[in-house]
Amino acid sequence: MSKKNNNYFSTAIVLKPGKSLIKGITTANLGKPDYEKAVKQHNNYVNALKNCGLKVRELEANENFPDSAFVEDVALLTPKCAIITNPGAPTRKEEIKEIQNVIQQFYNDIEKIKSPGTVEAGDIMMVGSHCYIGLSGRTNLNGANQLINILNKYGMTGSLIELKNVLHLKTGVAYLENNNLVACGEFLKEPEFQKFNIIKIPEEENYAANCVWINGKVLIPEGYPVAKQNIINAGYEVIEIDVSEFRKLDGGLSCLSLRF
Ligand code: CIR
Repeated sequence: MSKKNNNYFSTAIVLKPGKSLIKGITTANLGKPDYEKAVKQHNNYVNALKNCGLKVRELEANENFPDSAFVEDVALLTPKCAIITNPGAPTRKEEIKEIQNVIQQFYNDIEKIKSPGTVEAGDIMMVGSHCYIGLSGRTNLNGANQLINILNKYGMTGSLIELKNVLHLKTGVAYLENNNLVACGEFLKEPEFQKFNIIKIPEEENYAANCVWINGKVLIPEGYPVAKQNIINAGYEVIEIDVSEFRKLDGGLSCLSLRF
């Protein structure tokens, strides 16, 4: 059981992309992902996680589920319990089975979101013991309320953020600890987020808002110079990773791992 007393992570779970990746869900108009390139990018991502001090549990590709490399969406791993989600995307619902088996090896306390509630954990941003929960096309009010009840049971809290334009909440925001929040687009003026130091990502670099804080370092996608400089200016060491093939499926850096 990995109970921790601070925000530092020790472990990550990833799931390798399969050849079926090309059938993943997408709204991006960027063409089909290249499998070989995706595998290389995923390897680099795993190495970056290791460079941040994480032990990485690498699950083999599952060809039945084209989007299963986006492992972040199927579970929320908190310091106190694990919550298996119920993805809103019909083709992703069954992804939870494998992940649940793996998570049982790390957590004793495992909760589940049940239909008609849906939650994808890309919609959940943890700030200490509080979770901001995006209401999106994938996470509905019933699912969000179930999640808040589970959080309360373990002494944590949750609140809702209605999404307008993005797939998941963390498509557009990332908490970098120390009260620093990376944000773009609709989240720049979000009243709930005004208490944070907002690190603004300009419109043309929106994709870089999906970055991830790991043990003091920040992983960002390669090729977003303004976002990179803004995060460096906020005092962070930045690690750039090319995830172009995952971007073609609306996925970003945070989606590719579960960190706890
Ligand atoms: C999907 O549409 O479900 C995948 N193609 C992308 C999921 C990205 N996950 C995330 O933003 N947390």
